[in-house]
Amino acid sequence: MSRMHRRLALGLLTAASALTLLSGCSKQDGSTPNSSEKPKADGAKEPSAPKSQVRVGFSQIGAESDWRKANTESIQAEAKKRGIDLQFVDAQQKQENQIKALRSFIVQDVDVIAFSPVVETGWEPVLKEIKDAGIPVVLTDRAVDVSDPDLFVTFIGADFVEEDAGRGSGWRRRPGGNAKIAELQGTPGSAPAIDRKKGFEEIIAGYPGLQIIKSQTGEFTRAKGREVMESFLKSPEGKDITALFSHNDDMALGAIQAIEEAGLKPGVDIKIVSIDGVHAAFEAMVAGKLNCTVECNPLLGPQLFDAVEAIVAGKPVEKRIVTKEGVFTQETAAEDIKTRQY
Ligand code: GZL
Repeated sequence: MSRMHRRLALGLLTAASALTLLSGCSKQDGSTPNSSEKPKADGAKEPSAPKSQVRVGFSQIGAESDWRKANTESIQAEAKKRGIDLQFVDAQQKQENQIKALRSFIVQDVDVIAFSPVVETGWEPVLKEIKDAGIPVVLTDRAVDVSDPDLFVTFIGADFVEEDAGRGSGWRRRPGGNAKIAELQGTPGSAPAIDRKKGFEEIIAGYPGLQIIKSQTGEFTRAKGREVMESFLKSPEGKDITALFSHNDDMALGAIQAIEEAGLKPGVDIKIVSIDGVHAAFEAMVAGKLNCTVECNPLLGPQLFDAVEAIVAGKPVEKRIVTKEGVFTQETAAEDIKTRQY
């Protein structure tokens, strides 16, 4: 592919991926923000009298990526800063461990339960038990697929609708390009993996020159990303791959290792676009090995505990709380890296 075509493909891929990521970081739950809406009282506890200490149970997915570690640090640091009694449980990426933790929070009778659901489905029974116990629920980072939106008070995550419209007008003006794309998917069944795959396919459907020729889960981890990229490169189609779209930076960083081990130049021979915006991704862009990362802000601690304190005080909380993200490319990475918070 000529240099010009590569640049076009990259530009298109970056834009396409940027739009894809929009649905990537968190799944729109379809509800509309309604600040006047008071959390559903049925089943929820009456606002407890001001306590010396608010008690929150938090079930975290695991520690699979730099993004997740930054997310955990933000939540734990903010709880400490506000004097909140945080019961924090790491589920090692297993839904059954999350459900066990949620049930333990009911027994402990905490004031609020919060969690980042590892996958979208399978939560109705335990969320009904929590509602019957009168404990409000806050979702962070990832959404759940439930029939009753009253099973949780609010969902805190990225909202890309506006940004999507903005970027959408941006890349539609670009001429078409060509790329044979390898895709590293996130955790099967998780909201970000579902949304990122769906969104990316919808976007590149408008560009016949952009084709996904290999796609497999790398489970959001660096090790698996490297292993799967190595298998892609060893496959018959491996020699045709000109671009990689990775559902998160950790898998992209693993893939960069595999690309180098295959004697190719990541970011040059194979253009790479990923998601999250972790510090190591900026380092890779400065080194010319990654071409673009679309931020998915993990620093949700302050928004989470603002919501918790409002719930406990009986104040209204919006059904959707938005986090803000940006798109970062190699061209400005050396400057951007100086102000990264994670
Ligand atoms: C973002 C978050 C994803 C990150 C991954 O929605 O759920 O999980 O993109 C993390 O790095 O493992």
